[in-house]
Amino acid sequence: MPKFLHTADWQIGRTFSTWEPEAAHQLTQARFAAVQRIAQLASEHAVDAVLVAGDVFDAQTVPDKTIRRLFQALEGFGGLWIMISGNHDAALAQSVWTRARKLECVPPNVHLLLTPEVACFDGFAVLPAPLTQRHCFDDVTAWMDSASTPAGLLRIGLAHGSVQGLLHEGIDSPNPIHPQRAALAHLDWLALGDWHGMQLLDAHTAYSGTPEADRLHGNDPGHALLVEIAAPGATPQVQVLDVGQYRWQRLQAHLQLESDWDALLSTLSALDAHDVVQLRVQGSLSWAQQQRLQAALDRAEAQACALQVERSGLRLLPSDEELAALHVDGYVGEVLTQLRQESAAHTDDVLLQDALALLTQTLWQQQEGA
Ligand SMILES: [Mn+2]
Repeated sequence: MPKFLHTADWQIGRTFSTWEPEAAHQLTQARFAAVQRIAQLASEHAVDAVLVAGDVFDAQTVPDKTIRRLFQALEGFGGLWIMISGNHDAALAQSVWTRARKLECVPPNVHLLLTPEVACFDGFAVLPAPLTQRHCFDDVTAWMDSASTPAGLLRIGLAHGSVQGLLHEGIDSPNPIHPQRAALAHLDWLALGDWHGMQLLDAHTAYSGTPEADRLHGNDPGHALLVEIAAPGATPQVQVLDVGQYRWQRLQAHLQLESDWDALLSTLSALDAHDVVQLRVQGSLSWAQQQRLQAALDRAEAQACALQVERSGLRLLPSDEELAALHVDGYVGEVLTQLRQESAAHTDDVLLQDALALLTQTLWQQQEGA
């Protein structure tokens, strides 16, 4: 039975400049590793072809070395690789693809389908809809409806863009695709790219999503699809394969009760080298609690691939004991006591909280310096 591995949005050469350099480097490298795992899976499952639905490269300007490395990463599968261009690597007159050909680094088993023409292989025909500009405003899959293919061959569509009316937010580009394209063009499978989460749209149409997460969208990235089709017109059998290694998570913690602390500390202690985390932490903390939090964050930062902490919702609210330990009297002591009382009474008054934090910290520093 013909079998395909459907993948897309490798975004090779992507840089992660909003993350610290060490993590950014690992995340860039992880995208090659994902391609190597796809090659391994393709071999294990002995597929007829790997279908790559665009955005192989993240940018036209990736270095030559990156182009060479991508094609070297395919070595683990000696069968067919069938690729189209997406919006990030559109098949312009001068593109990352023309450079790849000039570098002579595209292996003979890799088919770059950069024009919308039927390509026939053993048992199946591919109808490619490569993007030739970053933004196309017409549906470049429309030609598939009237494209004829030899009888007896499966019809496999390959496209990159947004299926109209189905995806609402965060889609990468305009590039519209008719929601009934598979039915209209009698496609056995329409392999889509652009949406980075895996999404099965109907029995014959899916986004595989990116094989390695690259954003905090939480839309189920990290997979490839194994698609088996018994014969033209048969319903495909689809299996979701796990590929990605990194878990991108957006976490929130509001520290009020001891149970909030327990939850956060256990989440942090469970992080490992595959976690990429953005944590938003809020609450009014005593000096001792702030130290406790910082110690836990320092440990977690070393465990995780990357940990970014958003602290603008944190307030320092020294305890009575901590204030007493400052031993301030006179006018400053009175101000401190008053600020402490007012802050406790008006916990949402940011100005009061900041004033108390500033005064306390200054006094602390003076004491430590003394
Ligand atoms: Mn795209």
